[in-house]
Amino acid sequence: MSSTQRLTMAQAVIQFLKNQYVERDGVEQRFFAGCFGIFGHGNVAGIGQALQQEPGFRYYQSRNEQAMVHTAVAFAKMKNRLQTFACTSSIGPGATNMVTGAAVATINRLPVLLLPGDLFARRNVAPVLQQLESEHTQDVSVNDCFRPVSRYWDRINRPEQLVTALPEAMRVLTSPADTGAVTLALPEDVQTEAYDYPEALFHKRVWRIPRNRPDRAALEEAAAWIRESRCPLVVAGGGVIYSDATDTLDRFARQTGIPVGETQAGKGSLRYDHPLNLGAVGVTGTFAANRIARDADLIIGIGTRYSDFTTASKTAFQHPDVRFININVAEFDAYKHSALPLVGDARATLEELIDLLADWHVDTAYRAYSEQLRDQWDQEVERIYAIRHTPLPSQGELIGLVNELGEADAVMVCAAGSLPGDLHKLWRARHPKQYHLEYGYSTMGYEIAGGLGIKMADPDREVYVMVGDGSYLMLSADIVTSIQEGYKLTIVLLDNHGYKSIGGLSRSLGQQGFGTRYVYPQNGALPGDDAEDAETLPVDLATNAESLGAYVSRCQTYDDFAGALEAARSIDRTTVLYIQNDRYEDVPGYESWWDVPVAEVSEMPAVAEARAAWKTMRAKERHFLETQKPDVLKET
Ligand SMILES: Cc1ncc(C[n+]2csc(CCOP(=O)(O)OP(=O)(O)O)c2C)c(N)n1
Ligand SMILES: [Mg+2]
Repeated sequence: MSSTQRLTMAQAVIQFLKNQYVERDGVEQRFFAGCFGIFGHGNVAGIGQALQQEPGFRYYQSRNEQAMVHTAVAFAKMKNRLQTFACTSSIGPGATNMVTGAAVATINRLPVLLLPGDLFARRNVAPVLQQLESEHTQDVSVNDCFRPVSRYWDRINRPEQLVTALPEAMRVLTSPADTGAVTLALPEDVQTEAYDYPEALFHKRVWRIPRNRPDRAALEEAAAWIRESRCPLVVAGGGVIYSDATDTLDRFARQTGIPVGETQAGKGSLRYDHPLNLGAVGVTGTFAANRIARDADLIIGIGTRYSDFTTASKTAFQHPDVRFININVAEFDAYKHSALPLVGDARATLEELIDLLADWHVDTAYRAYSEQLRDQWDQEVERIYAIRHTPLPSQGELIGLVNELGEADAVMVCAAGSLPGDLHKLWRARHPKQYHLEYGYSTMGYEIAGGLGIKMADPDREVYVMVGDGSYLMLSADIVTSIQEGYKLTIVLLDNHGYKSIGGLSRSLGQQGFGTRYVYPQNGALPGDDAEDAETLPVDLATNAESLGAYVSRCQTYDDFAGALEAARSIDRTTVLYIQNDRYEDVPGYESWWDVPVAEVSEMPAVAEARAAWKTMRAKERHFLETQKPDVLKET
């Protein structure tokens, strides 16, 4: 008989996780860096006891379950998905606090293992504290909310179910195409029950991360399409970076002369000063990338999901016969826009294309035009960096300072508000991990928690967290964790007393910024931007940060801020650089559009006007169904 080990279900989970490894390109490493958690009755005696008994599997505290998932997700992103954390919560609110984090992970295709506590499997003491009962079934709990936001979901009602569940969890977490949140709901009683587990479950297991190659005939067809094209464009998504394909993309671009536009997740695929890097593409894109995209006859999407920000709500690509070649590990994404799908790893696929196109490049005039646009864009960035807006500085010039005074190998992290659009356009990325934007779910509150995950993944790099006052108020408590664990963050807190981003959007829709300012009510209602005498709230976020243990610099001017950035380098704990910025001085959009539908009928003339403008742009949205299918697919 094979040998067994008698452990509680929770102890078995931790023993298993400790022994999981991944290997890619011959480099092997542990897959789990440890476990974040907040304890309650739903996990303290189960997973909590198991973690206490196993100090080799490090436990980290957090202040908020949502934040700890953000930390894990940002860590996994920084590690190109080759390592992550497990996150344990109690039942009820602790568990559902993680649902947003799960969605962040799954949307961004980043691995994280969630271990929410669950109701008693034996049921006799129900309803337990925090149990949401159903009169129609006893086979449901709030943890069922994780189903649509998880790539794998399971409830472990008997200890032995782990034996089949855990390997499935690992298969999904380590799959480049399938990865995202994996949720194993662990009933409070079952976590503590012992079982004779097969020893082999706890043996070291190495999961190889494959570099799958696409179908050969499809590759040859793709090479033919590229040769036929006159003005092709690469759209580089996050997959380029996760696949570690940035050098290969550099070679591909230089050899073929095909220019590159970058998505939010793909920014940094090429250095900002690469002659063929047109920068950001789409709604928050540069005029360089957006002009080339508009006229391109072939789009080569690499590792992109084609979100509406990338496609400018399907208006970015206006060439009547535009076709798509999509290189993606996920078949789902590879087939988007009726593309010629190259289902495979970005690096492996680009290597093959480089060989197939060895003797080909774009017309020299097209290459020169791309390079010229890129240079013009660089001057536009210079212009915005050089604005000296008064009395309050503009966001663009402050971004310029962080970019230029921050260390070249630092990482900048952001997620929501007006910053992501400005950063996408203006940030000059000098290495593939420098630009960390969570823009799949664009979750307010990701910034500080995410910054912590980045710092944990690479403690030698400075981490600049760019965060608005709205996001800060939503979720900043993990400043405390950064201090507890000694991971220094430099947090740039940009206060404009409300939602600059949604305020601007609201005004563009004829709604005067309604509900987007942090001001007192007037005449029983919250005033919009039309009320010039609105009184701001007596909130002091700098003091708030100080009270959490951060070192705080209160800056008023551009020069203050420059000085504080320099000084922050020598401070050894989390530092907050607080500065107010102008709510109305925007970085403009550059020849792009985002579909936010406007009310069809309203009593407000400005809304009716906005509706008319919206209708004109809406008419430019395309289906991309007309794209000719490659011969290889017609035959099968
Ligand atoms: C959790 C969450 N709630 C709501 C939104 C919608 N939203 C996007 S940006 C934004 C305002 C962000 O305010 P702030 O952080 O101050 O940045 P600013 O817009 O002022 O630059 C809101 C409410 C969101 N992205 N995430
Ligand atoms: Mg704000």
